[in-house]
Amino acid sequence: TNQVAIVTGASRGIGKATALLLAMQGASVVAVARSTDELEELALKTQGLAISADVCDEEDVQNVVAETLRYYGHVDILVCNAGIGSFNPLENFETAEWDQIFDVNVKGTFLMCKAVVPHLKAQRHGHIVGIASDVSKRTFANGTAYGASKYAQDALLGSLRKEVRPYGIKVSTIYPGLVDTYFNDSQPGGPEVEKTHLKPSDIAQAVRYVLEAPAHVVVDELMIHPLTQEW
Ligand code: NJP
Repeated sequence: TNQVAIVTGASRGIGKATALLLAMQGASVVAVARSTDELEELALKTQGLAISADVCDEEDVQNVVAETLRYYGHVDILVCNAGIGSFNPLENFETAEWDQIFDVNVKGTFLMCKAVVPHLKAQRHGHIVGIASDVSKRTFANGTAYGASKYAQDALLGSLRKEVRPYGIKVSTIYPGLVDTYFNDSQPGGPEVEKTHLKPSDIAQAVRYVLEAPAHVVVDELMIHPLTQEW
């Protein structure tokens, strides 16, 4: 069947790998992020749609779903992956930076789900995959903003799972450990990184796995670490 998948944060990192893999598996992929050039390039490879949007902006988000429906007529899958993080002792955090982390990680997930869920409910099927973090379930120094935002995102997805289950809609949350991406201004591909970090494609494969579960099966939660990571 022709599955339509919206993937946020698709301009690089985990989201890009996920968009490419889902397209390879035959899905029609709607790639969402703010970086227009990267999205256009990706859409050439996926043969899908590229829609620039800020997931914190409700109008942008509504437009993503409207365009998706106009182009494909329906939506089956939402991958809430867009996310940011920075790490500082609490008292050094600029309040604006705190707000930005919560805006993208929590409000962005909220707005995307709010826009998509009514359509999934109406068709009585659908699958939301959230990319949370292993720090959705453990605290660490310098992670007040990021950790709190990822706990909040996890709680949002957990509540939503219970709301939409009666409509036949699945919510799967994936909790990655360290992944070699551009996260927090990293440059991927450093020396030895294959030993210390997962690859974006490892998480893309996890997304594929939860999406491929038989109709009667839902993978609620999936935590994945590099074998070397102490956590
Ligand atoms: O990071 P990166 P990841 N509106 O920086 C987009 C979680 N995670 O792939 O808008 C729309 O390479 C941004 O696009 P752009 C993490 O919390 C990671 O690692 O063009 N999109 C880009 O495509 C996050 O939820 C690790 O700048 C926005 C993407 O997000 C997810 O993995 C560990 C946006 C970020 O790509 C993907 O992050 C972990 C906005 N306002 C969890 N703001 C890890 N890497 O180690 C950003 O536990 N984006």
